[in-house]
Amino acid sequence: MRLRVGRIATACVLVAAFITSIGTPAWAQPGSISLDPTHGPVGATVTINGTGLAQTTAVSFAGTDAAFTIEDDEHVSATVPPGAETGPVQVDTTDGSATSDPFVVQPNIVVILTDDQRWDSLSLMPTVESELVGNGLTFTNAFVENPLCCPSRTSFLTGLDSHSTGIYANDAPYGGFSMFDDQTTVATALQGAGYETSLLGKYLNHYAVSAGTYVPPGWTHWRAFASEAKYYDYDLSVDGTSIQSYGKSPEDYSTDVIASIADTEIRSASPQDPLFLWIAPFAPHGPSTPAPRDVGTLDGIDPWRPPNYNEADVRDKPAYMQAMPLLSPEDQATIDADRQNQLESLGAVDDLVKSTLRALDATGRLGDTIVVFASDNGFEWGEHRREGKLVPYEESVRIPLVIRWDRVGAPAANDKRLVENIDLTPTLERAAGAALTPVDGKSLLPLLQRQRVPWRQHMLIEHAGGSPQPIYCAGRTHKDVLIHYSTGEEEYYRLGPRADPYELSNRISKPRFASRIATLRDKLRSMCTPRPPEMPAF
Ligand SMILES: [Ca+2]
Ligand SMILES: [Ca+2]
Repeated sequence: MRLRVGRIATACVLVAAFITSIGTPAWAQPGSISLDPTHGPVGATVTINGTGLAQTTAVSFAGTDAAFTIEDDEHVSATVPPGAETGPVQVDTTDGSATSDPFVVQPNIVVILTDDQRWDSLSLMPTVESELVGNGLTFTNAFVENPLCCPSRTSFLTGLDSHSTGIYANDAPYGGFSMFDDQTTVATALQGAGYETSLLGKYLNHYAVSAGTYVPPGWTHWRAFASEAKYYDYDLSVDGTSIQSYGKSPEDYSTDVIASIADTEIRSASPQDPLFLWIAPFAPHGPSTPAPRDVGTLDGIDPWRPPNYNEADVRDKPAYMQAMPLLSPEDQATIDADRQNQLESLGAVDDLVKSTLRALDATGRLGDTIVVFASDNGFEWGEHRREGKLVPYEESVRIPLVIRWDRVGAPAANDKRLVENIDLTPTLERAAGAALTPVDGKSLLPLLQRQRVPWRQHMLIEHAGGSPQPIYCAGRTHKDVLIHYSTGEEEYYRLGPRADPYELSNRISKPRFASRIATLRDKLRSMCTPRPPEMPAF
């Protein structure tokens, strides 16, 4: 059969060549075709330029049929069809067909980045559970390279470790908005690839010093907290040109305001350009304040008492941890209340996810949108006698990370590989067909495509600045972690589920682990390069 078709095709070519040769083209084969634009999202209109297009019978994008309109013999306009993949566009006419160079189908991208949300708190977010976890890939071992707002957010935005951004903390001299070199980020890369980009909510700590008059490169739309990020009584920068102030009324609740702006932007955006939304609500950061409708929804929740809660014996730990007193009953009541407020404040974030997905669906975008849900760092609810983040312990460095991308289309799954915030930028740049910026992270695309690929076995965590924890670098694997502080103190935990997942027993001095620790220390030395400022060689 193939042979016969080939013969017929050959015969047609010969006939066409004969007709052309005698100079009476009763019909015309389509000539070579080019596309304008050469990239865009599902739903975008593409002009196909060529000759002999008046008798077009079909247009397809990498094999997926597209709706089209014949403009004239040299122009056909076509709509990028749902389900289209990157690849050549083919035009069939009554007289032949022509194929273009590849058209890059650019997914819309929505990143929802919460503030201080623990990795294990998604089950209280029904929309995140059903729509994102239920349709996406959940990374069960996701971490931040530095467990604090500003360094983590700069790493999310650049794909770079703290030792590459120079942002180790929220405040000078170790970090903050003013110290961040914002010239090359995922936003500049995606905008350069044709994306309409928006940042809504929290940018970086101390952005308020700009009074909202500054918009970093790469952002088409900008609605960042221009004063301190808050739930009520805050200002939003409107594209750096004016300030919108919000008050104390229920309708001023910042998570809802951000959700509403996102909804408007998605619904009013041109279908011609792919969207990139960076939605960064303040929730569940302290002072955690639920939306009025969510206050008290978790009354009676069981108190949080994991095995390392209020760790009784901290003689195995470094001096700064030994100096932490046991939590008093009052401390415990405060943390319990803070936890309930944090979790209740996630109710409005879940509503934000719902309204955002609804807007994407209503505008025909959801089928080809990468939706990322993550937090900038974790939080301790009394583990090791602490409330907060900053330290290299599990509750502080783990984050929730879920990515849904329906075009990739595999069923919901969990992925146990060690992934980090620095992996997001290279993932999004590749998915968008954008120019690649220099990064320390690895693209998660092969993981989203469920490919078996070599993956990292060691991961760096680093931090400098603030108190009481000294500057540190930590190297974590699937089964253990070595933490090295600028004081020279070290911790080594066996993290396996049947070992010490709660980091209760520092084994740094156990002879039977000496060889393993030496190996990890060598690896850590190479990963922790350059060392954080003021960290002595080790
Ligand atoms: Ca944070
Ligand atoms: Ca202990």
